[in-house]
Amino acid sequence: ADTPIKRALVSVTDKTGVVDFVKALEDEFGVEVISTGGTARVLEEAGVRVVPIEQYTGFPEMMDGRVKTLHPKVHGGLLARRDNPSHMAEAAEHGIGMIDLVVVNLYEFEKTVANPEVTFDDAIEHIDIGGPSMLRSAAKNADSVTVVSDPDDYDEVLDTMRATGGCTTLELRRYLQLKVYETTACYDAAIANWLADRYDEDFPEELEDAEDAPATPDELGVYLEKVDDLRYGENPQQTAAVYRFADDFAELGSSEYPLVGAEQLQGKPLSYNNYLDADAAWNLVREFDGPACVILKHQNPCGSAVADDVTTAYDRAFACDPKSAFGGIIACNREVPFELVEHAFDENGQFVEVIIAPSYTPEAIERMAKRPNLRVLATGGVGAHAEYELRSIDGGVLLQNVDSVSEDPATFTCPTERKPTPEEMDELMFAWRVCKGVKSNAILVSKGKAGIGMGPGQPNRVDSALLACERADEACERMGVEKGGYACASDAFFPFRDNVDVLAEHGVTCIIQPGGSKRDDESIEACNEHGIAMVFTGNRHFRH
Ligand code: 93A
Repeated sequence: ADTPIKRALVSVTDKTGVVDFVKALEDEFGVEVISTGGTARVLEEAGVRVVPIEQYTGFPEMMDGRVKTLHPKVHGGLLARRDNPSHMAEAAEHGIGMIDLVVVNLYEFEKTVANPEVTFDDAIEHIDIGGPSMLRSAAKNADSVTVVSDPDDYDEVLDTMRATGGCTTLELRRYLQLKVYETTACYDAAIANWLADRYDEDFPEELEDAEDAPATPDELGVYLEKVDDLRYGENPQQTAAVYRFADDFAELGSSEYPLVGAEQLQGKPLSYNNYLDADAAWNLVREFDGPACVILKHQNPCGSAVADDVTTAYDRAFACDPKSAFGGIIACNREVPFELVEHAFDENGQFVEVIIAPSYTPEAIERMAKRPNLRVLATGGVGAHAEYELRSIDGGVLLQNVDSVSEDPATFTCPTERKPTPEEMDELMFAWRVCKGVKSNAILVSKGKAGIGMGPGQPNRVDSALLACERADEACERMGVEKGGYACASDAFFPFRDNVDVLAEHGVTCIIQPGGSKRDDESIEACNEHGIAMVFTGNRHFRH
């Protein structure tokens, strides 16, 4: 088990103590020392004779030193089992001499990458390949080969050799063997950690997104989970499905009590258009603190009201435009009681596609069961809007914060001679909220906290204003109340005074709008002529 040391290969980056060690090996034990470039130079300068590695292998150091010791004459000399006759025969056949001692410490990778200025290429060049290979070859063959990977062990090796007449003990070789694999394991771990940090730093988005990007509807599953296939899309010739945001992505577009996820208590499955309209209705009705009801058709609130109780709010929302309410969606921000359902079914004979509310009383549920096709959604609560909304466009997606009317009336200005009365201000705030739920260009005329006149989606504002006023006048006629005395909200500023003139003609007495037009002066002047009080909010509420 004691193995004599006759030939050593010395290749060290940390040259500490190497001269004395090698001198002792040669002088005391006559060891032949092979060495690599820099190590050989240091030794020769100290007067120690060495065999240069290129002379030993018959190959030059090449490729900037990347290939110095990676040669069968080295690895064969380390790995050959001395007690295996065929190993020894093969070695002899190929002129491979045995190497009994390897003294190697590695390129200082960790020290190199500890410098924040290090370049990627420089760090890569400091990954030692030949050194760990020799260490591992020698350590694998520790029965015969002694491997020193740490200058701290030089003395112990010499002491053992002195005690044994130039040999090492198995016990020492096993200690050195373990040390090698600990060393190379740490070394590779340092390289792996450095690479991982670097790739995380420079490429995280690309790496993750490339894998996660939903390229096909199936892969939407990364962000979204399919809830249901729909019978068809906006039209029967379109296929469609509804998805919900996966939990990790819920913040992209889910509120506390989202439409998708609401419990459907009864009725046919929701259609694509049901979802779209229920969403618009649900998002609008939760703008209101007090009991409110919105009746929505084709994305626009054709009825809207607030009242002391939700049934009254429903009655008054329905009265805004009974014709349009047919086939609409009812959204309430309070528990729906029996009376509301009874009014809808019996008094108004309203055909309702969907009703959405936080909850329903048991009596209301019983009454609705008699219309089994009615889709009834219970959200469980009202809560704030989602933070974001997304819309798909050709080749991409638009994302924005959800628009909600959060303006503080204290920040509003009133540029007109007449200021709104407190009652008018109250009415204006109601109109302003409903207007936000109307498609642009949006004009909303209200009276008694009911949105009796809606002018949605016209490409010029004055047409929207005309529509809104005509609907409001019709509503008053139908309800047998006096026309006029209206409040009006406009989702964006008036570009010309013609809007004010139209509104004044139909009996609008107060207006709320963002302001900010170059011709605000003309609109203010028109208001002053008509005795209208106008409030500027500073924020517009487009809904395209
Ligand atoms: O570039 S290497 O991976 N290729 C090799 O073949 C090789 N052989 C030894 N690095 C190699 N070494 C390393 O060179 C040793 O591990 C040692 O750290 C260093 C010693 O080089 P020099 O003797 O030229 O100072």
